Amino acid sequence: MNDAPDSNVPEDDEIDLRALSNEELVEQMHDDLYDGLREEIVEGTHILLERDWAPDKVLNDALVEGMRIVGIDFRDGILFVPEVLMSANAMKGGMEVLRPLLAETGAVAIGKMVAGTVKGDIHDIGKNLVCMMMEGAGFEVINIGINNSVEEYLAALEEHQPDILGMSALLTTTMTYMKVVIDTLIEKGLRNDYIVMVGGAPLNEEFGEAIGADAYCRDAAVAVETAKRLIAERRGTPLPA
Ligand code: B1M
Repeated sequence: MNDAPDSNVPEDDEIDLRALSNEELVEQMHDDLYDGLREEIVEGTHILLERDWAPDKVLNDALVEGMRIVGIDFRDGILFVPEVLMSANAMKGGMEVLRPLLAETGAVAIGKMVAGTVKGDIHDIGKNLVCMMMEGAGFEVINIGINNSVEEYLAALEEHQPDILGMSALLTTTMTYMKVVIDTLIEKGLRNDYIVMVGGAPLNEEFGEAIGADAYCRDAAVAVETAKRLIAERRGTPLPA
């Protein structure tokens, strides 16, 4: 993807990001994400915000889209784990800038969620994004990180007593672990104490139903809407704005 230099951009390490139009800058950020250039991603994120781009537009158009391109070349064996780790690190740099803006809220928490990636799985970008967007929508979020065993989920549920358990999996080999967690909740008579929401690229609606989750969420925005709806249904209250 990066073989052919962009005709509008000098073939030089010192690209002045501020001199680029919005469209060129977004394209350059896709290239910089691909190349794992964290500083450039942080700078590009700041520039787009200074140009009055909404934080979610920066996130979706510049960062998530760039990561989608990385994913395609990772799948096709053009990029390898060390390179993708650098891309992920660059993406996180941009997300750190956006985090306080996406999470801006003065409201009292409208619900609480414990969220983590399942055992055997270390992917956390999507899960962190979901946590950020949920915080932004007014939820209190306890992010328990990656590689969570059923015991770790249970301990977090007991400690924090959330309304929602959110689980993320990015691998076809780890997504089945979600059922282990849900089955354990059933065995212990705890299943009805929590709303269980699941997500991650290889999942779908059918899988969510098959494992007994309350909802499969395609992306972070859907997660927020679903959480609001399910909490309102459970409490018998009107949907929060
Ligand atoms: Co991984 N990896 N990876 N990887 N990696 C995928 C997932 C893969 C699809 C790449 C590919 O082949 N195209 C493939 C999985 C294939 C499969 O299972 N069918 C894969 C593989 C194979 C692997 C390894 C096995 C590679 C290897 O070692 N040979 C290995 C596994 C390690 C492990 O976990 N044990 C591995 C490692 C890695 C890195 C460490 C290099 C890195 C992770 C870094 C990190 O996360 N800190 C990495 C990355 C970055 C990816 C891709 C390229 C990008 C994932 C991502 O961040 N997407 C990915 C390819 C892809 O998905 N296109 C890939 C952006 C993110 C915003 O989207 O995570 O889908 P996503 O999250 C979305 C929704 O899914 C949803 O909302 C999010 C935001 O909108 N969502 C939820 C997610 N979780 C939710 C939870 C909810 C609700 C919604 O709960 C309420």
